Amino acid sequence: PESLILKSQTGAVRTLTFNRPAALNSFNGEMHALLRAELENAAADTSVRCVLLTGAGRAFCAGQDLSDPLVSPDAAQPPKDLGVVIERYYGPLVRRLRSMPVPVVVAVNGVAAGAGANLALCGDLVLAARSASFIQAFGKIGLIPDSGGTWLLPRLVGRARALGLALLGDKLPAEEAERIGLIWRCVEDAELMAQAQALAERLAGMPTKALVATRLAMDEAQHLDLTHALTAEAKLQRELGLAHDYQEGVAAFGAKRAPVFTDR
Ligand code: T3D
Repeated sequence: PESLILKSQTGAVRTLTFNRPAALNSFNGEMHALLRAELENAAADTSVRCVLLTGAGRAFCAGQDLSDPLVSPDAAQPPKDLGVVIERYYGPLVRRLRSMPVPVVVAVNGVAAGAGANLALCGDLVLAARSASFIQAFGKIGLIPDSGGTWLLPRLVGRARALGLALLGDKLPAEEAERIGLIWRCVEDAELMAQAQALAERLAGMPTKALVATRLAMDEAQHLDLTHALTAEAKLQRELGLAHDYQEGVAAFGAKRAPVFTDR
């Protein structure tokens, strides 16, 4: 049978595709394990300079598979410990995505619900097809937004919209998601994958270390005052200034030629 995570590579862009379309790419233990392994693999492979994440079929990802015995309540058994599920599966996945040593582009091809929505929002640049949507489905089943939702949502769209999305759990169309700043861009369905690939290739040709340091600095600055953010910027700029890609970037600029970045 086909793997639950498809892997392909074009140039320096590694594409990983959720491949459980009959269950709207909802997560079971096997899909978790495969995705984690493929992200580790991409992180360790120096031929990879950008990861592109998408879904097969009509959905991006419907979150946790609610029929999985790991989480599905069963009157004949003791209650399931969802804390363990979050700590073992979703937390590590979110941390892995947010600390990838290369930029992460997400192409949301269809509905992204529950953990599927928040994993999509972990991307550095999130594109969504016009027919795609985002649903903070957790509240409807008596849970809170996990997979970083409580951290990500207020930072992306502010408290008022974050709570509106999380408490109501309504379907947010891609166009609206772009309008309120939840994602980078909404694009026509037919153009999603070409545009995502082009964006990923563009990022893959850029100074990877600087891109990743930018993500890191912005995430860290969220809990710093300006003075400490400036100190953190100086530390990162010091490191980047010693790296090859800075020399190359400035040399290429001076020579009016295209730069060739190699640091990772
Ligand atoms: O509790 C814990 O597990 C802790 C961890 C939590 C993390 C989470 O992600 S919690 C949130 C879990 N996800 C959801 O609550 C979303 C559930 N799904 C939906 O609300 C809807 O399916 C969608 C809005 C995503 C799509 O709706 P629609 O009408 O386009 O499709 P559908 O008919 O509802 O679904 C198609 C099939 O996929 C259907 O199966 P069937 O009837 O054809 O055999 C449906 O049951 C299945 N499916 C969709 N989502 C899930 C799922 N099966 C298992 N788990 C799912 N999450």
